[in-house]
Amino acid sequence: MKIKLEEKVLSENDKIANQNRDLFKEKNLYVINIISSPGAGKTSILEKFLYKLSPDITAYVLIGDVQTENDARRIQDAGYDARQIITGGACHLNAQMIGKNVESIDLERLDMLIIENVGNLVCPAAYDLGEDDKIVVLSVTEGEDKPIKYPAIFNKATLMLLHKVDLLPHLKFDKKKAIDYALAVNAQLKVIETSCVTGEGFDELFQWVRSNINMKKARKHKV
Ligand SMILES: Nc1nc2c(ncn2[C@@H]2O[C@H](COP(=O)(O)OP(=O)(O)OP(=O)(O)O)[C@@H](O)[C@H]2O)c(=O)[nH]1
Ligand SMILES: [Mg+2]
Repeated sequence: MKIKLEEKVLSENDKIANQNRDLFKEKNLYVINIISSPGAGKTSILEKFLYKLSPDITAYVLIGDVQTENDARRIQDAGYDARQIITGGACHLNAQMIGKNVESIDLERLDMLIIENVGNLVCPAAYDLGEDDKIVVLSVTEGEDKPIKYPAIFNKATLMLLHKVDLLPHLKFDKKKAIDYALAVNAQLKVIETSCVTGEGFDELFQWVRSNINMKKARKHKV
């Protein structure tokens, strides 16, 4: 009975996610969904990344958290467009929350929509939001075995940011093992090592995003 209900919820979510995807395609908008465990560094990455994007690329950030507007405020204080979605208990964002929130955003003027999901490696993997790419952030403070403990999100992601690498000299974290585990789960996964402290990896991340935006625009013009 529980499984039946869960299947129904997920198939309803998929239907709305496809509507979101059609809308994003029509508006020529590249959309990413950033997922990690709590505190891995999603908002910090965005603060640094948005600085790199602007003014060439116009982005809007939607941020999911169980409580508080702290993260949206951090992005707004840095001078960028952001809106908080408070789930009030849910451990993930769903497609309906995204669809409802984008109704009042002028998507025409944007190149990119960035979604920071609720800090959790399990539930967000099951909920398609209509995004083009899922990005998983694995911080080196979390242990190298996370990709094999929580394979679903590493399997569905296109890009893994191995984050906080500035801390590596102070930890026993085995970087090669972490990357090998992630690639064992998803051989296609691209990996970029990042640090908000040293700035490592942000040029490569920017190039990766820019080429995806360009590819999406080119695909639209072909249709
Ligand atoms: N050493 C180091 N610390 C970092 C780095 N990036 C983020 N942090 C720290 O990690 C902590 C959590 O960062 P957040 O950006 O709030 O993480 P988050 O994933 O958005 O957290 P939630 O939204 O609560 O899940 C903060 O204390 C940051 O200063 C990094 O590259 N290196
Ligand atoms: Mg955050």
